[in-house]
Amino acid sequence: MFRKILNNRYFITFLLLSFIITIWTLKNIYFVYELQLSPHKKFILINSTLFISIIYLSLANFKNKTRLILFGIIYSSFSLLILSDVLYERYYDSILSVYNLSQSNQVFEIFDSIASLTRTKDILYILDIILVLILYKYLNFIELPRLKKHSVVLLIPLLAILITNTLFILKSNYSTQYRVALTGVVSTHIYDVHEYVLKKLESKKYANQKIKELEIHKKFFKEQQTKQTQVAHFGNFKDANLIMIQAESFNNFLVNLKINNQEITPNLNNLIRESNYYNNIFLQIGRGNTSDAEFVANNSLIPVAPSGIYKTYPKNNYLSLANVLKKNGYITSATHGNSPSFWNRQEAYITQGFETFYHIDHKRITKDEIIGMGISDKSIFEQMSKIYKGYNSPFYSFIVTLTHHRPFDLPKKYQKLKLPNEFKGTVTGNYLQSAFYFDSALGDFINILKEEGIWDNSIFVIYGDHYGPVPSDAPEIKKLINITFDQKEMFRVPLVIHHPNQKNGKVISKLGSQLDIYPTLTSLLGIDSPLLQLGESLDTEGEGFVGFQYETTKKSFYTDKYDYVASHDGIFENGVCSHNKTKKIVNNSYCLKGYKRIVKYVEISDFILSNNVALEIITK
Ligand code: GP9
Ligand code: MN
Repeated sequence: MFRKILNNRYFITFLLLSFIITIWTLKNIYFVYELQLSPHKKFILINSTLFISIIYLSLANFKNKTRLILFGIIYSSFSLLILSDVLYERYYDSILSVYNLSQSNQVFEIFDSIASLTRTKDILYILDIILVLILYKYLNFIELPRLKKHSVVLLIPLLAILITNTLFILKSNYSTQYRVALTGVVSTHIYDVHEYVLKKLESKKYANQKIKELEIHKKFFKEQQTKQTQVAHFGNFKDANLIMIQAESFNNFLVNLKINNQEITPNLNNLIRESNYYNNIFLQIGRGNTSDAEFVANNSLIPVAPSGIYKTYPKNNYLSLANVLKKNGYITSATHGNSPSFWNRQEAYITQGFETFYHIDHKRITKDEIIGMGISDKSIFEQMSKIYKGYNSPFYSFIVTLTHHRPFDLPKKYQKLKLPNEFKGTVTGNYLQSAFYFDSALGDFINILKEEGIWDNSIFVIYGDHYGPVPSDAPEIKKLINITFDQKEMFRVPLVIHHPNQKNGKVISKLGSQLDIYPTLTSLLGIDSPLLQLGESLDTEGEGFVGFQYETTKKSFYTDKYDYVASHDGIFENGVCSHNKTKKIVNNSYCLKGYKRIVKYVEISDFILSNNVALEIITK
């Protein structure tokens, strides 16, 4: 009897398929645990069963050898997809999306960054491929004639069940991590494709309906702008040059940090002593990381875009800082020492009003020193200072630095910081070493600007684009430099603004974000033409605020008094509201105002960006 069962081809097929399904299910569950969520095991098992059965049935009519090869390709591809999701999530706090397909050509450029996020245990995501292939090889020899005949008939309902099941369980306001925890990776991607198609179909209808909203938004932006005229020095620096540096991977904890009595950023610290230093500013990036930080600082809108603003809306009309200053007679330029096509900067800089883009292939830029992703910071600063000499009217120069980029590998000759032995070969050690390099490049740049007489006629701004270390570096950071690298420390970036002829420093602890950079500057420059700014001048009173659509659960926020951590299911009541000084959890009603504020900011940004109406709001 037992032997009979064992000889039954259907039973053996069932057994082997069950093994493969179990392995796939476990792999998905392992990922969920890595995300620190609890897996919905039943749903994941059902969807894994459907997924593996669908692959099995769709190959039923191929010859043995082809079938094995095809199965190998499909299973390995999906395993690599999980691994890519794991790595992407570690850096971008989200699962990959179809929108990322347009960025796949840039994988090689950021390969070093990705490689630095891999861990040895990640082998578990691909190790099973061998075992599964061995199991499948046995399965492959078993011919099930009836199944061959009916495979298509079975395939269609299974596919339909998988899709319906996915769409039934998942909701658009769930975080992508939560979607994986509920249904596994495959369904999460099915849902993503479904959202993509829906958005494409709806976008036209949406535009007509929402045009009515213009009037409401117009009023809001007018009120926002009125606030910035209340700054004591509104318009005091009319027609001053503006030099703005976006510093790569620059966390605020680097400021005034000392190791063995050596300052990590001595030049920035000096600058702070005679500038306005905003020490409570947070990132506001989306899927485009560096490029989104650029966008936010120059446009004061939330970067609501599935693949970052530069990839999703490079051709939109923007009422950006450069466009506004250009109208006021400024020469405008953006500088980024990589190739012009990298992250679509070529296109996005034109629409944002930068008349010239100085990049690695620009005829006035010499490739005299390449470090990591492009021209070294020292070289690019020096080359820009020479270009300024030719200007005879006020200018706005926006420079995005590159050398201090993950994985923070600096050539030996530039490793000038003397670090204790225990820092050797650590992420923290490399991070500090490369920050020190950036700081010395900055110091040289400031000296040149002073020598050339540009300094006193310029507003000089520097801010960090986003974090350098990632959460898994937190224990090492604690051990080596005794800094608690929690979410706030991770998201906090420095912002320093030096006014022309400013001699006295001022530390301003108002809570703000990269959204507030543009309004703070237009206030100093006394721009009174209508503007579109969600942020507020950081030199005004008022409740500090930063809300998030990316990087953490959507609609989480910090205010001066309360922090709100939104839940993965997107339901307001399920989030956690706490008093940020006492850390005591309070009733969610205290966080309702902030919640409404971030919901509104995201809605307005999405409306303006997806309908491309930045100019209409102002003119109509
Ligand atoms: C945008 C792209 C992404 O410039 O470089 O930013 P990163 O995460 O590499 O800093
Ligand atoms: Mn960056």
